[in-house]
Amino acid sequence: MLTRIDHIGIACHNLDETVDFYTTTYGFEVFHTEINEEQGVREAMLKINETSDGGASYLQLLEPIREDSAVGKWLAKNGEGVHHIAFGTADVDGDAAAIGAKGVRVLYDEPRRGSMGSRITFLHPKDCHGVLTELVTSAAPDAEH
Ligand code: CMX
Ligand code: CO
Repeated sequence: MLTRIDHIGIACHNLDETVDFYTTTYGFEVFHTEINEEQGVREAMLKINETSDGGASYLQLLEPIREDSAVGKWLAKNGEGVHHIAFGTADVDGDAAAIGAKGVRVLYDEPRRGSMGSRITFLHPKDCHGVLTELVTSAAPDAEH
């Protein structure tokens, strides 16, 4: 069951400048940063609020580390802006299978590694009314990441 907005993914050219905008303008704080080689991004997670399912909602600011990455290609075509939304679930495997059975293309056979040790998969934007949609199961709170 999808129980929260886990994050909104925002593509930017310069992560440091974009972080500076979000911290200075709104007062949000950087909760976590990492490089995800597989996804081809350098990213910052800004925690906005905790949620009633024990999770949280974040902004995920994304700078491509390769031009041929998903975010790099998207930025070249569209410029900066909202790249995807992510719904949180306790069971990404089960929800991806159930959504796939409804005819929506799930991009990965098995969930891959996302921010902070989470497990993620994506739904094709062409099957979701133009919205690239991610499903996320967070790592256990005490897990190494
Ligand atoms: N939102 C909405 N539509 C999108 C999109 C996006 N983010 N990215 C691509 N599209 C659309 C394109 O506009 C294009 O539409 P048209 O054919 O009408 O022009 C179509 O999808 C195909 O796009 P493309 O530029 O040819 O790109 P690809 O098919 O090579 O890749 C996708 C698209 C969704 C398969 C790829 O971006 C992907 O695998 N995404 C999942 C991984 C990802 O986004 N990782 C970065 C974030 C990591 C994280 O959140 O942790
Ligand atoms: Co994301």
